[in-house]
Amino acid sequence: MSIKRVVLAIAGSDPSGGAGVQADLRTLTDLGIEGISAITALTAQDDEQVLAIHPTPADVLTQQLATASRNRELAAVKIGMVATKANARAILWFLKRLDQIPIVIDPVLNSSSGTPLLEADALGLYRQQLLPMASVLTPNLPEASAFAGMQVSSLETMRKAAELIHREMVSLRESPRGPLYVVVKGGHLEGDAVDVLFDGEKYHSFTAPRIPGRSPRGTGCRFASAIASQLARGESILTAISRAKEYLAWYIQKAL
Ligand code: PXL
Repeated sequence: MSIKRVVLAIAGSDPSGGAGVQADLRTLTDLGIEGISAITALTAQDDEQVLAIHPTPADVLTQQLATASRNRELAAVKIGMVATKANARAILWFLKRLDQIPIVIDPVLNSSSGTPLLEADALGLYRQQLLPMASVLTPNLPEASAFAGMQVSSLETMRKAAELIHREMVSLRESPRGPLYVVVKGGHLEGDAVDVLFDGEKYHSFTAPRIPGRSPRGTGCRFASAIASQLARGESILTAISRAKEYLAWYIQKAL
């Protein structure tokens, strides 16, 4: 019997199951990975709105993180909603103690319905210290616009933003880390679903046909978790992204 690879998902709970840690764990299971989790916040929400957010106290998150990695070798980490500055600090403490394994960060700022999932006073530490720890960053168009400080709404501007974010994050790294890959997700554009990867030198595009009439919640969570699953298996970044897109297409079809 082969031993399952373990991926840790650090994210908020969406008990409706659409997004958050529930979506992460399902994705990891779908892809044959053992998923464990550390929960940054409790939320109550449905497709229309976020009704409540109750951030996890940072000392409790720290204990979740400490126990998550005890007696287990992690093959990758995926980070979604962080909620607070204290939580960002707790996650940073944890990441600095990890061996060099892939860290996939979905830089979640708002819910699909527009509610902030990161408190405003957390943004500085989050951007300057947490995001530079990533091996893969997966902003959507609004997040890419916020981090690159420009309107991102076309293939051209996705490329530009991926490069700007890449340069900023690499310049903020305090110690040498592995390569950084920035994937700007074009799911919010019209037409085919095109994502743009910048690897520090080159751009790569990944195209999938749009599945009409469907935009289930939590696709960002699932995409980042699927990339983490593939990297945990030792796949290359290009293979990881291609397979993550195939997984998402399967998931969106199934959700019809
Ligand atoms: O898709 C972003 C996201 C991440 N994490 C949690 C969420 C959402 C969107 O609603 O609820 C917990």
